[in-house]
Amino acid sequence: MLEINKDKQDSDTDGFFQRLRNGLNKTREGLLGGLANMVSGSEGIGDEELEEIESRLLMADLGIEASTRLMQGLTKEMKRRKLSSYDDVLSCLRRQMVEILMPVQAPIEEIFVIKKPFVVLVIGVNGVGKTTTIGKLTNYFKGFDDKVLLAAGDTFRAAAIEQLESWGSKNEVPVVSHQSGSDSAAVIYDALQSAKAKECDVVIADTAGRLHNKDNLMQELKKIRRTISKFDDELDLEVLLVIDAGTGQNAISQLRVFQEAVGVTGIALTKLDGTAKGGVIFALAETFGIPVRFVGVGEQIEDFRAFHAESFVDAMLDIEK
Ligand SMILES: Nc1nc2c(ncn2[C@@H]2O[C@H](COP(=O)(O)OP(=O)(O)O)[C@@H](O)[C@H]2O)c(=O)[nH]1
Ligand SMILES: [Mg+2]
Repeated sequence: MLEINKDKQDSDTDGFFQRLRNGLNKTREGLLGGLANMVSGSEGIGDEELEEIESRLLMADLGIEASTRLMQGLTKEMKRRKLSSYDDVLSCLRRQMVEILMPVQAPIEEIFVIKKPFVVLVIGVNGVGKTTTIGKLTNYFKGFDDKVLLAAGDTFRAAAIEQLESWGSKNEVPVVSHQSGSDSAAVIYDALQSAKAKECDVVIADTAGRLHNKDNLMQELKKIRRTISKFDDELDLEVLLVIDAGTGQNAISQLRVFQEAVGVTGIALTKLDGTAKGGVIFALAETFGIPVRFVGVGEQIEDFRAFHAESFVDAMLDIEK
């Protein structure tokens, strides 16, 4: 294997890199499984190997644009020098992949917040991991000593409110909630007031993923946005779209719909564990260029990290051992 980023492993004190690597096992298997044999058994890389690589990129849900870009990179490199080993192919892919993902690496803590509280509105379709991500994100902000308050904006079901309250008590932060069935925008308005009074640094607002229909959901989200601006139009707002990596190419249409309705400023990509479709991150980056703030690889609080392009690619390709 290649010897890239050795120091990253040394600093992987809590083992997240290893968890990310394990989480991406299926994606990697689809991309690279058996490829080493195929490549080393031939006279360097030829058309047949290239075709195989391309179909694997597509299978891993990288999408046509990102796959084409990677293939062009490989072909260009082949014109320059012979790619004769598996490691040659891997290092060429790695370089190109990092190039695609680097522009969407932009950690949330680097957002320059002018006026507190910083508001993170968490949106996405049902079951993608919004509430869980809020639990993890609360812990993340607490790591910066930020005072966090949660808003139970998913008023659609009582269980959703209880779930957020449980994450609130786990993280020892206050949760503002109303009864189920009440107006989501009103809960968030209350939460902002409360956060202002308590001088909180961050308000994270949960939202419903399913109302009676899609239009209904988008109307509600628009209303929430208006309410936040009405409360104070100078607040910095992160509209964080949570996407389940297992949705594959469907992620593209989800992002498009939410983007058109409310504007998306960041993405959290969850459930990278156990899916072979982890390559969708390249499709999202190539198509939209919206920052990927976080990646999630499990249900626990520690299965979550700020997105880092190089570590992600290394974990996916299993480079650095
Ligand atoms: N394997 C895995 N499960 C996750 C991840 N994030 C969330 N989940 C699970 O997905 C399910 C739905 O999560 P939830 O946060 O309730 O989704 P929401 O409907 O969008 O709020 C729960 O069982 C979570 O434990 C992840 O990164 N990996
Ligand atoms: Mg939820």
